[in-house]
Amino acid sequence: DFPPGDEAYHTYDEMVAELDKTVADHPDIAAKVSAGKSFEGRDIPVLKVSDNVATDEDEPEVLFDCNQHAREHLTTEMCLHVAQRFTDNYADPAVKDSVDNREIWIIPSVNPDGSSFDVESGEYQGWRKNRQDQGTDTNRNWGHKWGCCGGSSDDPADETYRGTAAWSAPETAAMRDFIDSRVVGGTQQIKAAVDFHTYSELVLWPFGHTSDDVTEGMTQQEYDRFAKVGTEMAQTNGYTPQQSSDLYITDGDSLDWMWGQHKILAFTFEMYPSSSGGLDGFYPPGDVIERETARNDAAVDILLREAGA
Ligand code: 0X9
Ligand code: ZN
Repeated sequence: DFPPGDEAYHTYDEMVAELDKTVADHPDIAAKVSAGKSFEGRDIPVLKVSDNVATDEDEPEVLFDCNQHAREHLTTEMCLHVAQRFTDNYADPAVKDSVDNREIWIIPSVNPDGSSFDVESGEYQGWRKNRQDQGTDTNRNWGHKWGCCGGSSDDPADETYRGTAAWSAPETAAMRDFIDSRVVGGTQQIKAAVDFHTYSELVLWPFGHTSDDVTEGMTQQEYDRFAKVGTEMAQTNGYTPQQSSDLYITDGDSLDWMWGQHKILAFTFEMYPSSSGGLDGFYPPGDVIERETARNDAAVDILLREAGA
């Protein structure tokens, strides 16, 4: 369990229970499906929020995924906050408009083994990776230019170990299969996405594998759209907008694949805090959850708007 003072954070079981309660309370607009299973066999649940939720309507789709990195627990709360906002507030005309005209997919924990391991002793473990062998960094295991560019490690002991092959982590393979499954009639239905991380208060866009703005798979016009939408979102939450490779080079991260493979307008948000002494930044007290998740409401709304553009 989470240590004293942090009980407001959801354990894996509490997260699943919260999704089940959301579906029970709002069966017309919320449904739970599965992306697949983690290495240790935990389910990776996906919440769909939309009107006529049982029907695959022809509406732009948006994906929010959280907790690729085990210790980044605030992100799980971010996904749960999005789920609650678009269900509990359905009577609000602006919320209703979004729910009625989009299909919103929410994945609160991409790495449930890692996050469970991080808290199960009652003391934080500072764990980042999944729990396969010495751990694979899920955010170096996606298949667009995997391992290409010095932005990941081939050492299984390293924090950015990329795995034995692209998609060698069951968690990333599940994400790939889920996102691939949203190609309907040859068209990817998911138009925009945020992969939530902590910390540093940043809005990041592709590519991570190169510091070039314009490159294979990214025109100037496409880059400019990322910068424009990213900057607009950052103005609402006070984060710093930049290309992800401006932070550091990564290869095999989620947004390079989401854009490189599917042309999804994909961002990484690095949430609160802006800086901190090392590991402490991953473990802000439970009483910041409400403020720091609601802080992204306007940015989430911009992304939903852009999914229809
Ligand atoms: O390194 C990562 O996977 C992300 N940062 S974190 O501190 N949450 O681990 C950043 C991924 C975004 N991509 C690049 N910065 N290139
Ligand atoms: Zn992260």
